[in-house]
Amino acid sequence: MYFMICEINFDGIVGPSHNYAGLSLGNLAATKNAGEVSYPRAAALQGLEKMRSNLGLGLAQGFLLPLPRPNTGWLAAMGADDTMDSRLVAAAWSASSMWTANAATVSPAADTADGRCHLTPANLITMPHRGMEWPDTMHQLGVAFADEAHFAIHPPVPGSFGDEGAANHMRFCAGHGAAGVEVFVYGKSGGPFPARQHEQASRAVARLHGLDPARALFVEQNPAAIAAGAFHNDVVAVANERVLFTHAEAFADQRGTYATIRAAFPELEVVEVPSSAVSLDQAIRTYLFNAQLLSLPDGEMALVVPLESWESSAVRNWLETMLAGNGPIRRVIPVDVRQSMANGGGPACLRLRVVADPATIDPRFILSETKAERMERVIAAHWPEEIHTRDIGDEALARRVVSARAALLEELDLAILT
Ligand code: SUG
Repeated sequence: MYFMICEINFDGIVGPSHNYAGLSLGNLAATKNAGEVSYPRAAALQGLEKMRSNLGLGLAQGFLLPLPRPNTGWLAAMGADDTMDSRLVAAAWSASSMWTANAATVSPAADTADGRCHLTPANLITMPHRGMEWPDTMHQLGVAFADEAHFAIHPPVPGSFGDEGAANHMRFCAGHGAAGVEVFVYGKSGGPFPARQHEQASRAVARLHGLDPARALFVEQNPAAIAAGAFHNDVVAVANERVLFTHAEAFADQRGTYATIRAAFPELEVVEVPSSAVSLDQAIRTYLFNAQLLSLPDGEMALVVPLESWESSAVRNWLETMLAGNGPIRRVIPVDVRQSMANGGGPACLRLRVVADPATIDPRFILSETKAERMERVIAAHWPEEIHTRDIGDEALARRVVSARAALLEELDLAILT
């Protein structure tokens, strides 16, 4: 058999109930935009365009489908229904599974004791609207990565410890197929906003995945970054192969973190953005670090950034200076994911990285240009154009949301996810 191990980004398709209910304390974009009108169709098309752009770069691209919403089972378990407390109803309607960086933590086969790729769905317990995602996520991962010779899927870690998945996980390696050093970033509670990733959850995932303890590192996120609105590490840092692209205030002990990683992975190359060039607040407002740092087929690295960062003069200046220099990141590709950004989700939040041979994955979850066109047609025909928060809970809208998702599942031959 011919194996071609590569990184595949699985983007979350933005679901038809996408709305701005302001459910995530500590996520400044989401709370600022609470009550705004959302545009689910435009949101899903923006996400699709981003995937197509990456596909056009010659990269493997996968996707995960929106979870069933409104989540009537969850409301029933709460003894509630669509007419009750609006926060509960809004939680059941959230399209938050689009941010697949929080779907699971993934350890590629090269890093694990049994030579399989391990996935642990995140329990996401800190936020009620997110804590309900994992059962359906786990089911979907089970379909996409059903081949047990190559994949192991664990249940989430116990709900005593919050886990937010790959958004707090970085991997360093010489090439995606080579053995890596995995870095888990956790937060400590005590600040004004919740620290969503618990150290014990990270340690459990590393053990369950069978990582070599010498190649699994645990570092603390800077409490000041969480307090400033970086509710996940991927809002202030991103890694790819030998490169760490990071804000200077991402970690509790910035120099110590570099030294710890370097001790396990001497090839580490740090691209640090100093606070004098881009302040922590600017980094969080523009989501410069919530970028996809990608290895292109020609070996160069590209940074897929949200338009918001390209439009900020401070960030753009820094990026242009970086490109003019001799650093490892050779291209910057701005993308429009504004609908997701307004809920605090940039290009990196929208994708889950899986290093594997695409031939071992259920082909229904792999994107091609013709499939993208088919998906575009379904989204354009069925996704609501706009949702006002006062309409959350509306019966007719609920039916529309359910049938829109069903139409996409049918188009993709994935009715099994119903
Ligand atoms: O969990 N927003 C998400 C954004 C997740 C971003 N993911 C990463 N950084 N990887 C969150 O805060 C807002 C939904 C609302 O308020 O309705 C929301 O859930």
